[in-house]
Amino acid sequence: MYAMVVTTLVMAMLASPTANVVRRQGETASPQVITMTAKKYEFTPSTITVVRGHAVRIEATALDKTHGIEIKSFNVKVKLEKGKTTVIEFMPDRAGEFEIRCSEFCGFGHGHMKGKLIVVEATKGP
Ligand SMILES: [Cu+2]
Repeated sequence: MYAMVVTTLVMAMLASPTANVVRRQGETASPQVITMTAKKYEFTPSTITVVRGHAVRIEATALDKTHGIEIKSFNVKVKLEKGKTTVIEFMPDRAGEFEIRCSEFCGFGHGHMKGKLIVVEATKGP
């Protein structure tokens, strides 16, 4: 059993193309992926929490009509076409609480269609 695990691990290591990977300092290999949906008049989840300095990828889908995601603090403004999944990537380089709002007029409740992005500092190990 142990040998099998080791073999799988070695094979996985051999298969990964490490030569082309360029990482900026403090950046992790894989982004923090958040799946989000938008519909009149809410984002689900409405609050997302991420770690500062680690890339974020939001995979967002508008369910009922066209909406948008705007996070002014991180220069994010993306239209979400109904039924399509849109990938939004950004680097949260500041900790704090930031507003997420709908950037496409979607009806009478549009002005209240908001969410919250919480960026926390990475917890330090012991
Ligand atoms: Cu809207």
